[in-house]
Amino acid sequence: SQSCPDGPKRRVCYYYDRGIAGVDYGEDHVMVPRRVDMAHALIRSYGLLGDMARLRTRPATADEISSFHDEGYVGLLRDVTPEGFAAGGEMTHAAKGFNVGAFAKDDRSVDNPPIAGLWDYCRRYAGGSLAAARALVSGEAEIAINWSGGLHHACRERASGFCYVNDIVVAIHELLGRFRRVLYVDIDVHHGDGVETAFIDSARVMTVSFHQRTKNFFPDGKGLVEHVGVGDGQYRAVNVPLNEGMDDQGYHGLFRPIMAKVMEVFQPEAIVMQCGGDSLSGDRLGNQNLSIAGHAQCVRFMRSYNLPLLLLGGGGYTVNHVAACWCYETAVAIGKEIDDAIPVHCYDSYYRSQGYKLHYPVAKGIKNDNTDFHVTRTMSIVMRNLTHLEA
Ligand code: ZLS
Ligand code: CA
Ligand code: ZN
Repeated sequence: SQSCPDGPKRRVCYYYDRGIAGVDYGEDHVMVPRRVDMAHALIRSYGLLGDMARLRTRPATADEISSFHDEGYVGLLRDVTPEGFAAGGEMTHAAKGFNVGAFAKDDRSVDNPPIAGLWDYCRRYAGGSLAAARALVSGEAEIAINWSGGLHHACRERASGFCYVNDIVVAIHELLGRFRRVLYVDIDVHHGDGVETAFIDSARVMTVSFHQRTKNFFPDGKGLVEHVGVGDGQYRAVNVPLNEGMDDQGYHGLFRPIMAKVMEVFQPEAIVMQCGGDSLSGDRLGNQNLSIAGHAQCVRFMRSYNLPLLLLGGGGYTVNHVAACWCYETAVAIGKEIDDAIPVHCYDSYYRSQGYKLHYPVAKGIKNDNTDFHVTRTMSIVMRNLTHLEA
């Protein structure tokens, strides 16, 4: 195949479902599914659709979703409606038991609202991740992308952190049908707790999460560097907690050596990467200071191992930043350089504040609370844990 700055081009499959853009978590909610539509519009405007095969698929079925999730919970996801929830009867009670809805009636300040079209939304984003996994299993694609997926907090029987169905766990189960060992890498600013828990005692799935761990930051009490997995999964859960303000240089000082060691000791046959854009500088929820180039460098690094690679979205709450980031990472996946100047397209007014450039400047004067002492300590603990897996 043709060569490019990041090595040979790859066969890339891309999932996009217009049925997701209109999903509404509520007008004051921070999660805005339209950002995936914005990323798609950018990807199209850069002409990248011509470099990828489009994944066409049906939404995931209840059976597929039940490969991980509890049946009662799946039933609730299927049946709950905003109106039914608002009625305050049995459905309200059931929903709350699964962490869906407000804890007080009419409280819109809830992480996991009973949104209109919830079941359809779950089926679509999970269907995308499943189809992407299948394209890797069949060998049809070397890299498969679903920016609407990556909802890493969902648990077997409850919603959490804006996530209802854990498309990542469902996709990894699919990959395990063909690949002996699967590596999961999570650069979302939040800890990838739902995925870690699902494979906590598995020798075949290694989970690695880089995340902010500061006072009260969600999910509280998870992702400590000491949490390494249990039973057959011991040392196959890797956690890299960060303080606020991490920059590109500091992030890569950890990311590269840790991931190189992980690749060496675990030797996966496929890689799943959750590319949450809330670790970017200027995010509404995260307090990190990565540039788009720094975030994408993680993708480029994992891509360089030339293994089947599943790229998923996740968080990202400053919509212009996250859309620009996922567009750029799509270009990185393909192996194509794209211009910094954003082409004229339907959403271009969103990029005015960044001068219509893809690569917006990182925030200046942000304090990096990750001291050399803290970084060195985290690194040495993680590296020591990984030596337990050496052959
Ligand atoms: O990783 O911190 C929490 C839980 C609470 C505080 C917030 N209230 C509403 C509920 C109880 C302890 N939740 C986090 C969830 C973060 C999920 C990240 C998902 C992912 O990026 C993957 C997709 C949280 N942090 C910030 C908010 N919730 C939050 C901020 C602002 C708002 C608006 C909408 C809703 C209420 C007002 C909301 C949530
Ligand atoms: Ca993470
Ligand atoms: Zn997040």
